[in-house]
Amino acid sequence: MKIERLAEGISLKRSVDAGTADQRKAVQDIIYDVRKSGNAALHNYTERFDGVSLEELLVSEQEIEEATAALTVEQLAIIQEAADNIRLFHEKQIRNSWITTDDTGTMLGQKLTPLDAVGVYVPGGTAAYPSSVLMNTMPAKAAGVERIVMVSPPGKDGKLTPAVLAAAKIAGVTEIYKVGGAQAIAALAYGTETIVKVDKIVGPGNIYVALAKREVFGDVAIDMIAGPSEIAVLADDSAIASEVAADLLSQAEHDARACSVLVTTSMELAEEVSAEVNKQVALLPRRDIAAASINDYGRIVVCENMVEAVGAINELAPEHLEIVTYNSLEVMAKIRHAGAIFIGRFSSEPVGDYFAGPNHVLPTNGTARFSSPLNVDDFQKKSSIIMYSETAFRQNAEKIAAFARMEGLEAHARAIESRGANKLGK
Ligand code: HSO
Ligand code: ZN
Repeated sequence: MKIERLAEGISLKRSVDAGTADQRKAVQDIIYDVRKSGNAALHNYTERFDGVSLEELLVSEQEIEEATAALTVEQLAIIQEAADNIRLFHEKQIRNSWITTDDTGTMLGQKLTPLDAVGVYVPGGTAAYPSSVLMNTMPAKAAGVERIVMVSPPGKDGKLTPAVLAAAKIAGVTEIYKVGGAQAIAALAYGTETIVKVDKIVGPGNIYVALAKREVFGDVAIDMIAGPSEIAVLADDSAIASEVAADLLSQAEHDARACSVLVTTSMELAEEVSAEVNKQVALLPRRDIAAASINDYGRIVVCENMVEAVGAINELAPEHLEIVTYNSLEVMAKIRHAGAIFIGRFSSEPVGDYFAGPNHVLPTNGTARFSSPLNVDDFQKKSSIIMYSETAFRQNAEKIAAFARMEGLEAHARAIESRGANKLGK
């Protein structure tokens, strides 16, 4: 891994795939087709892109049972325990409706309501992660969403990955369809004869899925559009090089475009981690992906001191940040921008990917400057509550009518004045 000294500030090469004009056109055509032809279009695209002709897109109870039976008792117990941790963490985020009253008897407040229906996209192939099924579904469940529709492209055998189906069942997904790509996003956004449209679509996908989500945004809500995984490790000479290297590689194996960075105050650690990464990467099953990621996007940045190092991290606003330093809690207090902060050597990043409870759907590509992890708020919306008392109304009616006239909106003013003194009590 390359080692460099912090120069003026820090900027990372990050990979943002905005898609080509051709890809955008292809996605628009698919969406148009699904809106026009519904299920027939879904079946056609599934044949064309997934190479399988399906009688039925809806996953049956029997298929779910078979999938569950394909996992060991231990595997199911691990998914269940992770789901329980994720549920507990997200239940702590639930907010309640609230009202305030004042001495005129006016009531103001916010009424919180879960979304009616949410769609969860799960990619196919090797990126079909049961952990992501949990992470996208459980906050919606905790928020009180009743209908959760999962979609995922079938394999050539016409099936979904057993662990994904088992996780969907454990998480409480209510409907599952074997359909993927832009066609699945279109079906969720606009509905077909059998798939009733949802209010929000979440979950990662390939470039076609990302473009389709952008395309339907506005007609439905979407989550953030996640880029490749990122990890920054902030470490001093208290860190153990082999552990830091292993953690950097944990995200590098996700994607050749994943971004792993060590920011450190110790040149010695930098050199050891560099050697360790080179040693460990060669031993990984996914070494081709991990090596490409480290090569193109991996960096080790050496800083003069912790203040400089913290500054560099805040500039990066990484998706995941590990802090492995002497005073890690003090350092954490100085971090302003990071999606998830892992503190101390026993908080290796995969602890959060799978198990601890906080969400692993996190802002990438520097968007941690203004975005948060996926959470319960993403699945609840608020209505404002206004109940003016007669006293408050009489006290303020003139001012409100005058404000309306400042804007030249006479009907607004007259609406207020229509409740004249003679109408008291009516
Ligand atoms: N680190 C990934 C999530 C994930 N890791 C799923 C393993 N499975 C994105 O933050
Ligand atoms: Zn991961």
